[in-house]
Amino acid sequence: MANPLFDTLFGQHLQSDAIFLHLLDGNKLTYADFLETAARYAGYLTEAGLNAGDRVAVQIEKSPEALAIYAACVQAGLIFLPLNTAYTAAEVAYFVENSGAGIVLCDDRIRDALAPIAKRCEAKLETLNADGSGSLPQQAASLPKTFETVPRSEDDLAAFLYTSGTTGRSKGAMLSQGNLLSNAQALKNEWRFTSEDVLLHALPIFHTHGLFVASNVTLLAGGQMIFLPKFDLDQMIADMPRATTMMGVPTFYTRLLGDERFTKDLSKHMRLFVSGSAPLLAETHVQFEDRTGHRILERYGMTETNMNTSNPYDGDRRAGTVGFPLPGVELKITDSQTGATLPQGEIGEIEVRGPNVFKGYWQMPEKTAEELRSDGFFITGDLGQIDANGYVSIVGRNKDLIISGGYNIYPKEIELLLDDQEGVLESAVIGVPHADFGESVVGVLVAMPGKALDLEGIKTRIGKSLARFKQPQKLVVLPELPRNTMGKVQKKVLREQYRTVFQ
Ligand code: MCA
Ligand code: AMP
Repeated sequence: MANPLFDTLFGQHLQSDAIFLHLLDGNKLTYADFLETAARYAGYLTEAGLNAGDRVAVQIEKSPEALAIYAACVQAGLIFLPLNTAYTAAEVAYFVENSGAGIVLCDDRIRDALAPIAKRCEAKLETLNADGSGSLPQQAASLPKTFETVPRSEDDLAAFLYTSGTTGRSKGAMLSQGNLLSNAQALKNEWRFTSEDVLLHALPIFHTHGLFVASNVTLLAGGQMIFLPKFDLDQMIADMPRATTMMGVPTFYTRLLGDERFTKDLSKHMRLFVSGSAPLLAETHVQFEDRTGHRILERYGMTETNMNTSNPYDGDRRAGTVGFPLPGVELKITDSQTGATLPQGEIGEIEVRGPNVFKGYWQMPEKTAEELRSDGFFITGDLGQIDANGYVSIVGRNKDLIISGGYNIYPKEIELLLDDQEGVLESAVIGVPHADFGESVVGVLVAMPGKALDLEGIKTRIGKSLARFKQPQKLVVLPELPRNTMGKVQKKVLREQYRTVFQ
């Protein structure tokens, strides 16, 4: 195949008048219309001088055009690098610089903030707004509505998704065409997606869940998406009668359950509800079944691996578990110290291998070697257990990570900023239970001797360089941090101490 990812996901629909996207304003977009836009964008990116393998950094609001940029990159053999729209210019600067992006696409609203970054990195800067306007569509409008697909192989890279780490420095996970394609195929089959499906899509499209899991599976099946700009409870309830399936993070489910308009009747026609990106409380699973009669299908994945496991479509979807490894994916539980496989039933590190596992971190061979073994197993940093029937459960994390409303927050990144603030001796950032977001961020500070801390000032200053969702919702001051005999900060003690601050 000339370009396996493009040909399989998009190429099959080039002439199709079938509906692909339902938009908020009531308009509908056919596959053919969507792919004509993508072809024009691919033409533009190529004429702008980008060659196969070049990176396209994108920080734009969710829209059909934003999704068309992804299709355009695949068609032109470019590497798609989507960025959370909540990132500040300081955060974006790192991604553009680290990836060596050839072009940065943003909304007109943030153009001025990103212009100096693009200039410094010698990247072009163009705009694309959620309403379809902007400098890129303007220039692409006169280009042909077809584009000669650039040949690629399954081993060629299709996307970089940045994910943080325990050092606080983000790493670009390199995902190949084969990684994305194999996962889309496995999920489409496992979850029985067909051209009859209409997916209620309210996730952002700059992460694996909304972009690859939701969109790739729909594209492969030739289905439709009700493509909402974001999660809005009223809109979800209004649109559910037209949908057959929904994918969401646990917050979507708790918010739906919190609304009495979400009834058995509203959801009785639905074929499938999928949850992932963060732990779904067993209690939510049970409440959902009591309310609707549906059992949520929970699955488990990572940016580096796409999806690894899924509860069964047919068969028992067990609350508190993430089901079985997907076809082609090997999963084992190992001893964190020795790497040896543990006997069935024991708790240890989850390691996975398969066609879904990424190619490594961009220009970080040491980091790659720390997490991706030479035999192909990826060390996830999640702690898990496999029961006698083969169901995998995630019981904890071997990495210092907070997941808030499905977004990952690495405490180290915030601690580095807090430690730099005037009067701060040291800090510890922890995640504590939060009814809406699952977990939320608390910053624990220790002042230098004799100093008083200006907490409001600290909040404002770190807010300038840190996306809103990462900012501590609460800052507290302690005389000292609890440490074990080795001198290591005992975050477990802090998490216990502040467990109820948001309840
Ligand atoms: C928004 N805010 C948040 C979050 N989202 N704070 C903490 N955590 C969040 N997740 C803040 C905003 O900055 C704002 O703050 C206030 O909350 C309200 O903002 P708004 O935009 O109205 O929030 P929302 O629309 O209610 O968003 C909540 C949400 C959204 C619907 C849960 O965060 C969301 O769509 N999350 C999905 C994330 C996702 O797709 N993850 C998948 C990653 P203020 O008012 O103070 O300014 S992929 C992945 O993890 C792997 C691979 C996997 O397995 O899928
Ligand atoms: P990310 O780095 O955004 O890809 O987040 C991946 C992490 O999200 C995993 O390593 C898990 O810790 C977590 N995760 C994803 N799905 C689930 C799930 N169903 N249950 C618990 N944790 C999950």
